[in-house]
Amino acid sequence: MNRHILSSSLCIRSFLGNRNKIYRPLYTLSTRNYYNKYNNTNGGSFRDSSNKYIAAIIGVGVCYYLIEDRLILKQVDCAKKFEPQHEKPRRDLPTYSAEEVSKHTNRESGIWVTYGIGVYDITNFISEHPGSKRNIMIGAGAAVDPFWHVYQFHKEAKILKLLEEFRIGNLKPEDRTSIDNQGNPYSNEPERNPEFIVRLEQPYNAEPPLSKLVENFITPVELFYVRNHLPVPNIDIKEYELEVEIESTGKTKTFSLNDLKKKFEKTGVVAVVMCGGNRRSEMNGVKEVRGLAWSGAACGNAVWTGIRLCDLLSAMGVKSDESSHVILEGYDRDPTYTPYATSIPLSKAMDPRGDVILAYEMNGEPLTRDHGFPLRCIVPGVVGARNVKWLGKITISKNEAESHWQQGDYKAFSPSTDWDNVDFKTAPAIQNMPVTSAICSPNPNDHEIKIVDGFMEVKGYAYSGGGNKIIRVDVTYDQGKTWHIADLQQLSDGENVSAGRHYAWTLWTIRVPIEKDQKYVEVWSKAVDSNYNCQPETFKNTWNLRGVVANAYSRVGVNLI
Ligand SMILES: Nc1nc2c(c(=O)[nH]1)N[C@H]1C(S)=C(S)[C@@H](COP(=O)(O)O)O[C@H]1N2
Ligand SMILES: [Mo]
Repeated sequence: MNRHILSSSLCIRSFLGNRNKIYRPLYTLSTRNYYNKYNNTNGGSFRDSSNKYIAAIIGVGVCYYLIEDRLILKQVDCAKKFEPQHEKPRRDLPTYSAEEVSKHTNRESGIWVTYGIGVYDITNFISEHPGSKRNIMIGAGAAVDPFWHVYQFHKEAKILKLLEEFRIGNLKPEDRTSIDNQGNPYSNEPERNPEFIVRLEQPYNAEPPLSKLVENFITPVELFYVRNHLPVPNIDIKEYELEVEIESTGKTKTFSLNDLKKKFEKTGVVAVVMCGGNRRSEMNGVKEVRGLAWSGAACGNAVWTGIRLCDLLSAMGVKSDESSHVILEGYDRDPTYTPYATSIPLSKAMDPRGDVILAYEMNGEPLTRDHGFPLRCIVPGVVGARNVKWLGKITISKNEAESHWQQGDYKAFSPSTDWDNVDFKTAPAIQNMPVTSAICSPNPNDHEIKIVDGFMEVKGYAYSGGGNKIIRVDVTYDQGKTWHIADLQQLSDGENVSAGRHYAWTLWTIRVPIEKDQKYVEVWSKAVDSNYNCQPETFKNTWNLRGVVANAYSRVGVNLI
């Protein structure tokens, strides 16, 4: 048996690469043996006679293993047993000063970071960092504590375990970076709905229970999901300013909220904001994806009121052209003072039928802090990430935003692209969202399934980006042998809603017959939009490493006992 100590998940990569082939394992170890033997070790891998990996275990946290003789990926989370090690000295390793660590900032010298009192050589991990190379390099030669204080998802057991594999030493205790005196960036967050299902506490990310989402055509503010990348800025309206810059002419102008309200006509749009990672957890069922485990409620449909972005830009002399972009920056900033920023094509912003607005009201009330008070951009039909909140600056540029969120995220790749071979430059940033639908009620978390007169009512939403209308929602409860057409609730065509301008969602309902002694029913839904595009059947062939644009059939199985 060939056992290796692995420094990263590299062997898993090879393992995944071979997953279509069926190997007969040379060693018949039961899964329990794999688990016990390699739990709490530094990881191991197994190869077959042709030197291909047949199973691998990485870190002390995650193992992938064989079941019988088929290659099945299984993740075993032994997180419960793990205790963070970064505050504990490792007696077997040398001690370094902060100054020595600071000399290790490139590939030649090795890239070192510290966390707590641990010193880590992360040179081989850089290319695999999901949050872009640039972000991880900010910490090179120094402490990551201040960054992880903001990006708290790093403090998850799985990540701490992975980090511990790169441990090379201990930091002199007197040199450790203290975050105590830096203040807690999350000490001034708004109050939130206790009903929310929290996907991450800091920064705050949460969605409402699915069945609640479809109780209203217009999503109430308190049930509208919140997706924050950073702490919520606390903006004093008296000091609030929006800066607009036109790069080509160097012209800049700043506006208070009152200036904008006075100078430009008030207008509104009913539009969905949907996170690019909505329904990600369903895609995760195929193979692990990295990102927050959203179910289908990372979206909502609201009335947004404000001013047209095209009115503001026209007043500043901007003319639409196909090669420019509108960079939108928020007032929320990371520890290097870099703001959240993304961009949209200028042609979308200037299109009067694009309905891009700078909104100061949501459902008739001033925006709440979580949703971007006092001003946010609403880009109907376009992925949530471009609907920038706490809008601080607009730049008309020949280039897209340079930010991580535009360049290194919110892009989708082929199912065969993984973290070891992904090049974010090769894919365009997601703009218009694809067609999707989701069954929201009943859902597996519901405590009670109501059957009335032999029918179970099934409800959901459907939506397509780019202003495409939902023309039909098909539902099956016999695995596709027969399809039934759901009743739709949607805005009808009128003054502001017409072909190519369907930015609201469609709610749908269908009654599913249930036999007296039936114990289980499985319902699937698929929506069709006005381009006759419909949802892919499964997530298998649209899997992508970040789990974005997850729009396969929605499938819900319900136990009826
Ligand atoms: N300034 C700023 N704008 C932002 C974000 C952010 O973190 N900062 N998150 C974006 C993402 S990824 C999404 S999905 C939507 C979520 O909007 P909501 O929180 O109002 O639902 O806001 C977008 N706008
Ligand atoms: Mo998002």
